[in-house]
Amino acid sequence: MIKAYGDRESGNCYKVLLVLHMLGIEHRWIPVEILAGDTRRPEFLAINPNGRVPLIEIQPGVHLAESNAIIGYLADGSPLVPADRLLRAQMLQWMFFEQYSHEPNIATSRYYLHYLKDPVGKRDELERRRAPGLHALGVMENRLSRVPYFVGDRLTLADIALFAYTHVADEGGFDLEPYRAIRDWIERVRAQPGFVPMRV
Ligand SMILES: N[C@@H](CCC(=O)N[C@@H](CS)C(=O)NCC(=O)O)C(=O)O
Repeated sequence: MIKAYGDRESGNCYKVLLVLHMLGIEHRWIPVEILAGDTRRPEFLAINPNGRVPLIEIQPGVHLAESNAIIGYLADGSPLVPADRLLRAQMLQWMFFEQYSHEPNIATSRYYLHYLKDPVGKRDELERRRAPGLHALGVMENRLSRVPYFVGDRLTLADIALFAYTHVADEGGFDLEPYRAIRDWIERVRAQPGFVPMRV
């Protein structure tokens, strides 16, 4: 059975949880508390030297890190990954966008404001991430005002990757009120079979 190591407050970990539930994959969730320092303990570094969650154990001694690689592995051959070559590449395009243009700005701001609670000393960092974060939301709004999901008319891993931190963007100081198409898309993702909320 797949073992999934994650912190339930982390959007990157939530992507994995969503795919496990949406595809009905039997698994064991192993809670890891980032703020308690769990990811930096020697026993965790032994299975992921990068010291980060999410991480899955596929079989004893075989681990996989990086949220988008993990969900790619879990969903391979499922309806969450288009069979068509171009659609699959477009799905990856949005997943790389998530990791390069979205997560470093929106998730990092949320980390400072929501996790650390006390962002004093992080004001410059928050300021620096604001314009690129807003830009990423603008790119998403533009896409979603044309199509219901990032790769057309069906939910794919691109939606799951982008949903994870977008639906809690307000916790990073990014108000979604002006983004009508994003808000409608959030509701469409929430209505998917197998959907589970980030927090239980
Ligand atoms: N690119 C990685 C990012 C992983 C990451 O930054 N994980 C954070 C939580 S969201 C973490 O484990 N931080 C703990 C630490 O740095 O000790 C992914 O998508 O999985």
